Formats: sequence, C-alpha cells, structure tokens
Amino acid sequence: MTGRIRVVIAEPGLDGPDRGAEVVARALRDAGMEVIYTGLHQTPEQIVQTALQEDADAVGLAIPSGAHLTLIPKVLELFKERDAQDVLVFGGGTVPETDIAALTELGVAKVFAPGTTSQEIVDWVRESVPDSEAAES
Ligand code: B12
Repeated sequence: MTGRIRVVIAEPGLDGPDRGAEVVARALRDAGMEVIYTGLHQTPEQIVQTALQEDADAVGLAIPSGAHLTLIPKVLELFKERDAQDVLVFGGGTVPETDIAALTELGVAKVFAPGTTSQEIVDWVRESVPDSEAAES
C-alpha cells in the first residue's frame, strides 16, 4: 500500500478524440496520483472491471462524443450491481450544461466541461477522495 490516490481514467464508447483524457491522466499523475489509463474504446463492463481489479478510489470518464447519457449511467449501474458505489465516478468532455445536471442527479460526482484547468481537476480529486489528504501527506 502506497497510500496514493488511485484513479482509473477511461474512455467508454467508440470515440476517437483522446486528448482531453490524456491531458487529465498526465495532470493527475504529475500531481502524485497512481493513474491507470485504459485508453480508448472501453465498454462500461471493462471499465468497472478495471476499477475493481485495480482497487481504484475514483474513475474518471472521458466522453467527447455526446454519448454520455447512455454510457455513464451504465457504468454507475454496474458499480451498483457489484456493490462498489464507494468508487467515486467523475468525468469530462463536451457535455451540455443540462446534461451535466442530469448526470450529477444520477450519481456522477462531477463533470468537467471544456476550458477547465488541470489544476481545478487535480484539486477536486484530492478534496473528493475520502481521506486523501491524510493519505497524500
Ligand atoms: C481536436 C479535435 C478532434 C481530433 C482529436 C484528436 C485527439 N487525438 O484527441 C480529431 C480530428 C481526431 C477529432 C475527430 C472527431 N471529432 Co473532434 N474535436 C476536436 C476539438 C477541435 C478539440 C478537442 C480537444 O482536443 N480539446 C483539448 C482538450 C484538452 O480539451 P477537452 O477534450 O475539451 O478536455 C477538457 C474538458 O472537456 C475536460 N475533460 C475531457 N475529458 C476528460 C476526462 C476526465 C476524466 C475529466 C475529469 C475531464 C475531462 O477536461 C479537459 C481540460 O479542460 C473539439 C472542439 C472543441 N473546441 O472542443 C472537437 C469535437 C470534440 N469533435 C467533435 C466531433 C463531432 C468529432 C468527430 C465525431 C467528427 C466526425 N464526424 O468525424 C470525430 C470523432 C471520430 C471518432 N472516431 O470518434 C465534436 C463533439 C460533439 C459533441 N460531443 O457533441 C466537437 C466538440 C466539435 C464540435 N463542436 O462539434 N476531433
């Protein structure tokens, strides 16, 4: 056990653009977190499986394609089925404001829209993962 925050960054669906996910993965890694980056074209099942196998504290989902209202709820549902709702689910990409509200209602902890700085995401993850401040110091 290293005590570092463990984050899976994944991109569900058939999207090709991966720059946002890579930028976020690198920023979290540079901030001292353990980042497992799954790459593109992951199914919700693969993402949940990876998070559980890696004992992740949080899963960050990148969805630039517009399919967020299908794919993110599926990930949440699978965590619920596996009785693993303690894994923090957050995400980002080109998601309209109204859909951000719908996703947070479903249980997504936070959705970061284009223009968010890496530092904002790093700070939020540090503050939101339980006991992370103690673990990082
Ligand atoms: C560059 C780009 C591409 C490149 C991608 C290169 C790459 N390797 O990533 C290429 C040319 C490949 C591409 C292709 C396509 N693209 Co494009 N692309 C863009 C563009 C211009 C910039 C995206 C980018 O890289 N931004 C820089 C990164 C750093 O910013 P970001 O992705 O927004 O990420 C930030 C936040 O969103 C958030 N975030 C993002 N991901 C994550 C993940 C986590 C975990 C967290 C916490 C936060 C987070 O944090 C980041 C920092 O602020 C956008 C338009 C735009 N201005 O946003 C369109 C855009 C994303 N593309 C779009 C489309 C439609 C496509 C295509 C489907 C077009 C087509 N018909 O072929 C294809 C996809 C094909 C496929 N197979 O999937 C649309 C998406 C529409 C939607 N979501 O409703 C956009 C928004 C353009 C538009 N206005 O219509 N694209």
